[in-house]
Amino acid sequence: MSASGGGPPTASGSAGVAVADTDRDVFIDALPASMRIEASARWATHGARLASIWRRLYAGRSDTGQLVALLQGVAAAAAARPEDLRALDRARSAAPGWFQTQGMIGYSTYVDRFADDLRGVAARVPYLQSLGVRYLHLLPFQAARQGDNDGGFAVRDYDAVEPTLGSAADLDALTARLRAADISLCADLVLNHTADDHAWALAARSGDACYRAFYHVFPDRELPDRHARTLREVFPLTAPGNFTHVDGLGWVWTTFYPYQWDLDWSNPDVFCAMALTLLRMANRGIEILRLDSAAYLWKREGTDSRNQPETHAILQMLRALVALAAPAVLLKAEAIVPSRELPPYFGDGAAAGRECHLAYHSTLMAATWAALAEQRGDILTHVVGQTPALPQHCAWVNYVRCHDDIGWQVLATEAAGYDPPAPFSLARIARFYAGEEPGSYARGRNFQHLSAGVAYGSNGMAAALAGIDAALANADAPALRLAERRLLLLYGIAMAAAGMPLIYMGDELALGNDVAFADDPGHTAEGRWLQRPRMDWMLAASAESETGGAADATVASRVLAGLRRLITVRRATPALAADVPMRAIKADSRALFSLARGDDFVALFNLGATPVAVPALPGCAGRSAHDLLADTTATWPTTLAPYDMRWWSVR
Ligand code: OTU
Repeated sequence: MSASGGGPPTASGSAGVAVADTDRDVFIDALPASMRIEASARWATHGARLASIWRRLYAGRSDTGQLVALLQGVAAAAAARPEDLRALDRARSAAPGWFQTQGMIGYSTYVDRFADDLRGVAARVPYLQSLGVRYLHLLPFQAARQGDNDGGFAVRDYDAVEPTLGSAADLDALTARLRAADISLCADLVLNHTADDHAWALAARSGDACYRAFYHVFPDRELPDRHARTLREVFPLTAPGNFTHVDGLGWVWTTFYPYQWDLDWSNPDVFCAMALTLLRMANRGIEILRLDSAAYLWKREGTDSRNQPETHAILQMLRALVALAAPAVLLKAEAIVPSRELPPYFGDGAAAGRECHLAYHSTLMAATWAALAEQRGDILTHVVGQTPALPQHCAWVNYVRCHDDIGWQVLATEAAGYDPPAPFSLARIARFYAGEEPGSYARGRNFQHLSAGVAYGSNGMAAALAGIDAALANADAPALRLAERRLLLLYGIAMAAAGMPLIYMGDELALGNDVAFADDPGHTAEGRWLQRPRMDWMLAASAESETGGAADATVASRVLAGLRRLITVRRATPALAADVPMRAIKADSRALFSLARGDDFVALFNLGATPVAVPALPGCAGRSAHDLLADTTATWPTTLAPYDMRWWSVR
């Protein structure tokens, strides 16, 4: 049952509970002798922490035996880790900033939409290499629920590959292939919920009390109604409410779809089961775990049950056990929450740098789209100004689009206005991207509802939102050139900002909306399939064979060439490594956004539809610079065409 009442314990600090030496002994004794020296060193930093957080979080709910079983399980996972991955552990422990280089470019895609199955993905590794990709996020490929499964986010078996996508052997072959190509595989670990046909859920249904306690199950509506007063809805239209009645069981907490049952992380058995699941995935060669819906793990009455301190405690324990048993592995928080709630996912206070290595900068992403619609670079100046420097060996994930909607609510605070007060209307921005505002070039659609002036989210591929689909439909060449520039501008921002940039499949070819998605009976009701098209390999081949600048070049080849240019320049620019701090430079024109990295990189982006004259190098008057994208010497005054950008190396 969910925790409620009482003050939240803090996730950090070492208050109170003494950690017995026996915790260490339990862990070390369970390891083969050859591993003990290395493990002792890791224990000193991470093991004691894990045990002390555990004791604080699960005080009163667990006995010593459970912690012993967990530590033995972690030791068994460490011992079972294949030798090649252990070598990776050693290499990365010696260079913990390995993922922060400016050469880390990510790519995110569904397996089936990209290449039918895991073998197909392996065959496309050369394509990924040609883009400079160094980490590949494959959306859920674990055995999914039969029937509707939220694009795989309703997992039936964490340890099995979805049969339609391949076998365990295919996954092993893929991870080996990717590692040989210096590409890290990132996979989802859906932490918040399982499918309702997961073995645990089936056991709960059939009356097993132990597994019923894996979920939040209520006999009647009393507690659900109390929680509901302060909960929000993630899918208000397609999955209203947060609880689902299950015959013979009662009311089950279902934050997302009714068939996605929220796990009860206040039950230490759930922690143990999921923690060991994580380590098994790590031992399969998955190098980055995308912790899906990380914000929702702990429920507290009177709150929206997001971002609770206990959620951070749980993530810190997961981090500690990764550090003990699979230190090469990175944890990436998927928390689509307001900007002030994001930095804690890296750990704060005494726990700084001890939670996730990575987190999506969902606010910067949404702000980029807002800035484009409003033609206001100052929105980005503000968001970057509010983005704190991160603890060592932590990085943002910067992106333009993903498989989900662009959720506008993460910008609610920013939209309400700041200093100087200049609010913006999220509802208007949503209408803009749905093509419902005068002068809109966008061909997106609203996600869920847009009622009483409240914006929810926007669907659509980046190319469609940036105007490419409309320009192609109207055979309007000048509009097409502007739209291409917008798409590259968005990627120019994501690639210049501090963090690891992620390309969403198809954006490199300006792939448009999948307007036929509703013809698939399984997808009709889910608008997010608009941005989940199939990869167009014919287009990829033709874009490759054309030269970007040629008169007969297509939009795909021009966008591909433009994106490659950004990647190539980024790779050659040390100031763009993830750990070089970023700062925004206040620009004279409201349409401009100026971003500096370190002391020798400045970028300028024109979010507006009119040219802007720039009298001098922003923030560095008197210094000279090289125009990195054009590879020319920069001169001033200069004019930024509509939606144009510059990346300068300052001397
Ligand atoms: C995540 O999403 C996934 O990215 C979605 O594809 C899944 O449907 C969902 O979890 C459930 O597994 O808020 O932090 O469009 O941004 O559902 C978790 C809304 C999430 C998504 C939201 C999201």
